[in-house]
Amino acid sequence: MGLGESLRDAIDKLRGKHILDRKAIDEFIKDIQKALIAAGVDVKLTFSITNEIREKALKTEQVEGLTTRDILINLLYESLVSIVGDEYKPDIRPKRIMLIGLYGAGKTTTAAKLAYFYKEKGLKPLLITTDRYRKAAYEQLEHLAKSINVDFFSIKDASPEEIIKEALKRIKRSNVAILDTAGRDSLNEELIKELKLQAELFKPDEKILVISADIGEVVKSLVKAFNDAVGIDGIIITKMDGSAKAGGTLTAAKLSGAKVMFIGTGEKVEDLEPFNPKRYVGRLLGMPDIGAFIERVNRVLREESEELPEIKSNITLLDFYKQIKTLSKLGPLKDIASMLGFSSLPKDVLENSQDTLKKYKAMIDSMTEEERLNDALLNNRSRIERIARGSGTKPEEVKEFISKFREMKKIYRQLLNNRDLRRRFSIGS
Ligand SMILES: Nc1nc2c(ncn2[C@@H]2O[C@H](COP(=O)(O)OP(=O)(O)OP(=O)(O)O)[C@@H](O)[C@H]2O)c(=O)[nH]1
Ligand SMILES: [Mg+2]
Repeated sequence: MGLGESLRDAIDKLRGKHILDRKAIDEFIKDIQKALIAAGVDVKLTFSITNEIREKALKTEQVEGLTTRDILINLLYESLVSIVGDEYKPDIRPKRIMLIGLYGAGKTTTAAKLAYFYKEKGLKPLLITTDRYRKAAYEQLEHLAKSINVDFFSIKDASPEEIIKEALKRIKRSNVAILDTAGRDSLNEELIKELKLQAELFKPDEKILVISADIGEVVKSLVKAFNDAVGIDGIIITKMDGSAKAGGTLTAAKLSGAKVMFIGTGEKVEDLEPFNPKRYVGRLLGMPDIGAFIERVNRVLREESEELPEIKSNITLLDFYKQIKTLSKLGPLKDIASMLGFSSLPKDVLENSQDTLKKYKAMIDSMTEEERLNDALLNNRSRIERIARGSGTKPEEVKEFISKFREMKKIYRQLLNNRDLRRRFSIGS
């Protein structure tokens, strides 16, 4: 069972538990420890983060509208993000990349994937191989280059030095030149000599060590050995899709100090992505959008900070109107609202089209000042009918609007009551 699966199992077991009692927390922590250790995550690291989650969880008061599950997922998510490494933002510009690594690590496949990645960004890749050891290495890369329609250069039966010298004449300033080198069973003297010589000639901007996700903790000694021998700028971890050890390899890579640049997530050329810890952990936990969601919320809230009504437990209809305008910019909020603990909320509360917003505005415009400040007045039939007439809507629509407003009030109260959310959304108390 992969790490994601066992973490999701642990989370699933929490379903329906509303109370954050010690027993629920302890069980969850045990499950997480088992899952992380089975994935090869360093035992000390595992205990240090799970103990931290337990302590924080025990300190968190029970919050209305948030379940045990919501709180533990938040804590787990943040801990995992902190241990798997940092986000990598590749430089999108012409450059020279040299890929190195042991046999079968995925160098050749990754060379083609990188070419595809940079091509998609509008650059012109050139794929080069100096591998004389792997049978049909030339054909393998040539074939991959053709399949993604990028340039390829090599010379059969020539030495790596000859190939690089000839390649240098062909590399244009606009190229992202990607050099695929030969591997060995281990980093021996011969390979070190060969790689040093090639690096001197090729002058790569980026020397990248390609490793397979299934090597686990060995990544630490491998990174050190390659770095001492030839110097590396970062690593690419391949086969993240197929390895139960992927989580352990990632956390060990972080401990080794290596920068994880990309991860390979499949055999196809498009299965490569710049490493993003939030996206990775979100996917592991079965919530691919959680990281992006939090970023988006923060961004929108920043942008809208002047327009934002003051957060107070007694919001008025005018506040509500401003608030839904802001929230509607966040995109599909309905799933995420439930993820954040607003599970009792009707799904459509946050789905407001521009048309609906216009209607709401018209309704609010048709209200008296008194009504806007005190929605209790709006239980009155004749008031509802007057507002409907004034705004060109039906009384049922006005009623619906009012009931949505009341749901929204609940969200406000939940937000106000939840310290963690308040901190995340940078909302003052
Ligand atoms: N599932 C999966 N398979 C991958 C990934 N990357 C590479 N592979 C597979 O791993 C195998 C070895 O990949 P290569 O790219 O030939 O590895 P290499 O490092 O060039 O190998 P040598 O040239 O022999 O040293 C191939 O079957 C690839 O399809 C990945 O991210 N996911
Ligand atoms: Mg190869």
